[in-house]
Amino acid sequence: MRIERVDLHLLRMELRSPFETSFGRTSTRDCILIEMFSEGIIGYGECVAARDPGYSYETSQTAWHMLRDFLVPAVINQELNTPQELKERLNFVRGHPMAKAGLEMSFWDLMGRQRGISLRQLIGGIKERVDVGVSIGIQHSPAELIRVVESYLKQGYRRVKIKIKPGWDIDQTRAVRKAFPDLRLQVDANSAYTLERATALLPLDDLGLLLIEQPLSEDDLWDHSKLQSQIKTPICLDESILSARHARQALDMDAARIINIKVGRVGGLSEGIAIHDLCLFRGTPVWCGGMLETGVGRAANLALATLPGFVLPGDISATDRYYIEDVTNERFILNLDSTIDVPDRPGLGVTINPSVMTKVSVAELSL
Ligand code: OSB
Ligand code: MG
Repeated sequence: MRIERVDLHLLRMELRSPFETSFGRTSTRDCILIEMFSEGIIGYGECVAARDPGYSYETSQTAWHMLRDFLVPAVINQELNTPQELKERLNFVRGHPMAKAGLEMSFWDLMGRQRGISLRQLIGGIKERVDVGVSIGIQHSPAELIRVVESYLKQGYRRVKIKIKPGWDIDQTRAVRKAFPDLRLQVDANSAYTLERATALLPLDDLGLLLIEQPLSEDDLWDHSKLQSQIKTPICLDESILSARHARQALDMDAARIINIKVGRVGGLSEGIAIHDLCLFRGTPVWCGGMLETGVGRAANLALATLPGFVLPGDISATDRYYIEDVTNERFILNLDSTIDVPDRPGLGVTINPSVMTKVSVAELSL
């Protein structure tokens, strides 16, 4: 396929309710929607870099810069036939995985649409619906947290993740555990602790959690392994794992016993699949993380999560948990068994609603 043109759309989407993590609170979500054109077909991709560099150093503006000035020029007018060929063209840019992942996603979608095959089939996924859970941000009080958890349980979610930070950790998690003794519960600190301060987390070890996600810094594999040796609850790494190599090193030093795979964080679906394959081989459970994606990125997450090693529920919630109006026409709905159906039409299997896109678009560029 010759890549004829790439369009970028910077979208600013209003969340239904603000989302607060240890690194900040957001009520609107930036992302870049990428359209890749070839032979009369358009492939869509989503770059999940946010407005602020809280989760990682990338922002929607750094990603825009990388895409406009380096990544798109490296693929435009090129004859590319596999995601691997595209990836090789992008290799000269160090870092910036979210920018690369968005572009790679648009290529996967294009390829699937051209061949008439869904992304799930392209990557060899084995499920038609995937287990999902919900990620709940920091609230004003434990009572409010319990109300929010309860409202999601009523909607049918059977696995809950709560965000923690110093000062919002043990008491809050304990309160949720007390209110819901059998709930599949996990916590996510988004790097808010140091090994020294992580002693504050030790009481979590008795609450029957599925996992503790990313307690320490992104670049802190070694201290994660020290912390893991002190607790029986599995540590799950998110921010720390940027590649299959990182994943191997983390497993080798027992810095994590579970890995959260996010397409954006690891530089694309191909790398996400490579991490999955490694973990499957080593018997390490993985699950699909989320970045408050629009329907485009969520379709990719659903396809990825159909691979056999995704044995824990993903942070892939229904459309109505995120945005009032999404840019895709398709809405993802929670089934009664806490699953979401995986699209089966070609590529990502979603279509764009042009009027919503115009409404939420704050910048456009055709390359
Ligand atoms: O750490 O998993 C995270 C959202 C934005 C940035 C980081 C994270 C999250 C979530 C939300 O937890 C998951 C979702 O998309 O539902
Ligand atoms: Mg996380």
